[in-house]
Amino acid sequence: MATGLVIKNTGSWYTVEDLATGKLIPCRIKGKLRLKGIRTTKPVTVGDRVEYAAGPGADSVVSGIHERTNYIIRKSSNLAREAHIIAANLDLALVIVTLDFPPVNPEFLDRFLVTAEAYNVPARIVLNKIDLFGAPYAERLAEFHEAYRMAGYEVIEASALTGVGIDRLRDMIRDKVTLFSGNSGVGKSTLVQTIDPSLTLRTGEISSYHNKGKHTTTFSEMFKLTEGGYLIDTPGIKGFGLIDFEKDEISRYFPEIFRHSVECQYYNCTHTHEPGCTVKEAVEAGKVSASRYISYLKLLEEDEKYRK
Ligand SMILES: Nc1nc2c(ncn2[C@@H]2O[C@H](COP(=O)(O)OP(=O)(O)OP(=O)(O)O)[C@@H](O)[C@H]2O)c(=O)[nH]1
Ligand SMILES: [Mg+2]
Ligand SMILES: [Zn+2]
Repeated sequence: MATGLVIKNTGSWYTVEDLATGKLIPCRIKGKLRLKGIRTTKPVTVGDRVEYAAGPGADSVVSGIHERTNYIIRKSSNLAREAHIIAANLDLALVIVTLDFPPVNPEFLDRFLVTAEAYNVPARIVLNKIDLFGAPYAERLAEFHEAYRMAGYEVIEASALTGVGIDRLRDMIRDKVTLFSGNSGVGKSTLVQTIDPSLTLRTGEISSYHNKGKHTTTFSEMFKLTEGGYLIDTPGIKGFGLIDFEKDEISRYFPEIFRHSVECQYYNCTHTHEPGCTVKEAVEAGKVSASRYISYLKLLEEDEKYRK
C-alpha cells in the first residue's frame, strides 16, 4: 500500500502520482469508495490523496481516500441528481472570466464564489483577455471591478496574449495547489501554458474565441509547476447548480451581503421585502452591487422552487 495524489481521471482510469517516488501510476477503483452522504458522479477526484496498491492483475487499485480539506462541487443543473466534485484539497481557486468572448455570466460567477465560500476554498477572479477590452468597455470594466471590490474579491486583470498579469499570477500560485475554473473559451489552458511554458496543453486555436460552445479541454488534469506547486486545468463548465444549501444560509456566502445584514431589523431577515433591511439600503446606496444582489435573489428563489 502506498499514498498517492490523483492528478488525472479519464473514464475509469485514474493517474496517481506516488508521493514517495514521484512515479505516475495508472489505477482503477475497487468496489465502493463513496464518501459520506454525497451522491457524486465519481468517488475520486483530481487533488484527492489516496491509498493504492498493486491489484490482482497488472493494474493498480485505489482502495481508500484520505479526508478532503475542502473541494469545489457542482451540479450541471439544479435538477441533476448527482453532483460532480471538480477538485479537492485546494489552496486557491481562480475563476477565469472575460467581459466578452465569451460574455461573463454574473450568476455563474457568483454561484462559483458562493460554493468556494461554503466549502472553504479561497477564491479570486481572473479577468482574462484584457487586451480585448479597451475604451468601449471602460464602463463595464469599472462596474465589474467595483462589484467585486465591494464583495471583497481580488480581481486580477490578465492577458495571455500581451502578458499583462502573468507575473502576478505566477507569484500567486507558486507552491500552492490552484484550480483554474470557468466557462469554455475564457482562456484557462492558454493561461496555464503562459504561466508555465514548460507545460504542453491543448488550447483552442488562436482567435477562435467566439466558439464558446466548443470544449477544447475534455478532462481535468493537475500539472506540476516548474517553480513549485500544482495547477489544475479543467474543462469549461456551463451551469453551476448548488447543492445542500439552506435558505437562511445563502446570504452568509455573499460576504458583502452578510456584512451589511448585521443591522437588519429582523433577526431572520431574508433581505427581500422586510422593513428596516440594511442590505436593501446598501444596494440602493450602491454599497452592494445590484448584480450581486440579483444573483442572491435568484438563488433564494431557486431554493424555494426546488425544496418544496
Ligand atoms: N485575445 C486573447 N485571446 C485569448 C487570450 N487567452 C486565450 N485566448 C484565446 O481564447 C481561445 C480559448 O482559449 P483556451 O485556453 O483554449 O480556453 P479554455 O478556457 O481552456 O477553454 P476550454 O478548454 O474549452 O474550457 C483561444 O483561441 C485562445 O487563443 C487572451 O489573453 N487574449
Ligand atoms: Mg482548456
Ligand atoms: Zn435584511
